[in-house]
Amino acid sequence: MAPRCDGLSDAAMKDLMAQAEKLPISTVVFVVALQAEALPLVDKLELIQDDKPPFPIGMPWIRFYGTYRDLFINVVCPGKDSTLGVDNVGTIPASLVTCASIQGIRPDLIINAGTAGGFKAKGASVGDVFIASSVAFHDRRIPVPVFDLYGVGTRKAFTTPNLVKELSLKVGNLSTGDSMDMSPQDEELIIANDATVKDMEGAAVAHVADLFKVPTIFIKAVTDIVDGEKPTSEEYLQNLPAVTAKLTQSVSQVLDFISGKCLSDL
Ligand code: FMC
Repeated sequence: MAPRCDGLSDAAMKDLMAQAEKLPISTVVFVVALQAEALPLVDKLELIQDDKPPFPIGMPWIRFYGTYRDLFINVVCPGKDSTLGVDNVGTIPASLVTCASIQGIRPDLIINAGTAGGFKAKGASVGDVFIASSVAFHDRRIPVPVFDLYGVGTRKAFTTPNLVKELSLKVGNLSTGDSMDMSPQDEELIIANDATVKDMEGAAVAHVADLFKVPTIFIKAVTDIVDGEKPTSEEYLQNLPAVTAKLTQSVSQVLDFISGKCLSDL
């Protein structure tokens, strides 16, 4: 579990974080938007659902937990919309559940795992699993000096050169927006973000994790090709089950690699 940092000076906080980087990783929180993405992982790791999750009463957020090797694993999902019954996808639910999970679980590491659209022009194919090197938004356009940069909100992911090498994962930038389709304005910013994959949560999770200084990695499996011929939603729904299985397989390989290691070994 990560140390408490409340009330520390910047220098003391840096010192504490440097020390934490040299301790074996113990508590991992997976932020997963869809239950269809989370459940295969929950089954594989034999996690159980927390009937008293560390969240405010009445929230739809769900937590599964258990141990895998020497790791304390938590899978948190933003749950379902109370009126429509669909998963709470997108940046607002992802931010809220990330914030509550950091406060309630105090992870050493956050992993935002999920599906994404990929750009074939940047080398993505359906079923590829990417580790994001950086994340940014593509639908927060604020044409005022400095606010423009704030809107894009580019953040580096925690760097994992050894993990990427060992598992031969693809690496690319991730661009996040609250729409699954892509308007011409979104496209312009996605290109400016030099993104290979596009999702609806990553940069929001990064924003919150950065506030609390929790290292975060992003594992995204490609369900649809954004610059391809097939309509996005059709391709997404068709590929979701098989791609989710690939995501689960990669995530468990990632956990095998992480087990027994410190953050600085990744
Ligand atoms: N564009 C944006 N998001 C997604 C995508 C695409 N082409 N394919 N898959 C996704 C992810 C989002 O992050 C959501 O969690 C979910 O799948 C779609 O609602």
